[in-house]
Amino acid sequence: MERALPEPLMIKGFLVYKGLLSIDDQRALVQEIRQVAEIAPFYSPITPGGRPMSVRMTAAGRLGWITDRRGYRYEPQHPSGISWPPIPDSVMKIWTALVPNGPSPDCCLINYYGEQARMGLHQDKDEGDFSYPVVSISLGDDGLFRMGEVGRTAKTQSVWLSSGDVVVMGGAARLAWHGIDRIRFGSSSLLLKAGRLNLTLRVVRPV
Ligand code: MD6
Ligand code: FE
Repeated sequence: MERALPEPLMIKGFLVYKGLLSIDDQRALVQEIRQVAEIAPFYSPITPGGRPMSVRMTAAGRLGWITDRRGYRYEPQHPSGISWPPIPDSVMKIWTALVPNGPSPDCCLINYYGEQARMGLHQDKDEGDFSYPVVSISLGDDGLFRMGEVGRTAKTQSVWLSSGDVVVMGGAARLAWHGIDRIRFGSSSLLLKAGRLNLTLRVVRPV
């Protein structure tokens, strides 16, 4: 990630940087995420309605996004009670390259998608401040990313996100609806097992 930034695709206000990360960048990220998961293991979150989410989750940074019967929120601790590990350096470098004048992110949410996992259309609106973008990093298998607008029922457009692609959701798109419809399970050999990792960097409370 030391190169000049390429021109992104602009889809409904989302900036999509296809192939931003080299294979070496991707491998280094996976190593660092493995270390995070040794301290803060992936777990299956439960929605406030009592349904298990299909993705498995963990986080790094001062705060992690949590859902359970009590609702959606950010918490300084993993459900086990330990503090989230710090956001790895290789992840922070990607943020700084894309958001050079912003504050540091205080959450890196980490989602793992198995074969049947998906992420329903949602808005990222549990943060205290929407002035800064959310930066999303895809690793492993391809995922079909659906992008909408701030209104729930606006027309959507989809793009396949592959390993090494990075999406920036800022400005008017910051509160746009989006989700992952499906995974092309086994399409990448980056991870030891098939599946997709997605990292999203957020500024929850600027400090
Ligand atoms: C995913 N991404 O790619 C799900 N959120 O697995 C997100 O939910 C997301 O890609 C905010 C900004 C960018 C994203
Ligand atoms: Fe999201």
